[in-house]
Amino acid sequence: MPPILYTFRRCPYAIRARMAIHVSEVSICSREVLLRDKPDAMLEVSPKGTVPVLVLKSGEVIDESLEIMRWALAQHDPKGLLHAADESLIRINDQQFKPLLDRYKYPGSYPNDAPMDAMKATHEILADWNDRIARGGFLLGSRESLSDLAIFPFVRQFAHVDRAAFAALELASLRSWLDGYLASASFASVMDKRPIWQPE
Ligand SMILES: N[C@@H](CCC(=O)N[C@@H](CS)C(=O)NCC(=O)O)C(=O)O
Repeated sequence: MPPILYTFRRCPYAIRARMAIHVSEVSICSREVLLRDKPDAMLEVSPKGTVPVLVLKSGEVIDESLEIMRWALAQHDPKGLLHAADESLIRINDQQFKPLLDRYKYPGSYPNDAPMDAMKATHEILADWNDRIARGGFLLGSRESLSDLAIFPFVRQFAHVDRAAFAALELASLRSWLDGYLASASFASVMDKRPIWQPE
């Protein structure tokens, strides 16, 4: 029985976990869930109720996307994505960029915010990432790393909030880096539409 992954197609955390699993070529059994109706089997092993959740054959549960990425790439890392130990940009993404992105994406949930303020604040982070990519091709230099794979799904989510606004930003290097991921066979494979998992 391969490890089981509870996942939700459009969730950026789940996308990054699926990308790492895909790159690692580790076989897993994927269970697509609805966030509004999470299966009991998932909540029993991970009561915090976020996706992705990976359940290993041993019964060990990994319910943080970054740990799932590290686990998969520790099994097999054909592109050498774990070569860079620096995870500071991933921390900026998860702790600063993602909360700002939520404010920009769901302005109704933050009635005291102006959505444009959140957009401006995200833009500063995106401009730094754009400059890094302009210099080396990837976030941490000239080699793709865990940081690229962990961050691009969140840039995708930002771009989708208002495509015209994203296209108008002076972020050409970031856009072509994102487009590279969106056009990749790995991305097409992890975004395959799957039916919602039904327990037997
Ligand atoms: N820190 C977690 C965050 C995962 C997360 O927040 N996932 C969202 C979906 S994108 C979720 O499951 N939210 C719970 C819900 O919407 O009920 C991780 O990296 O895995």
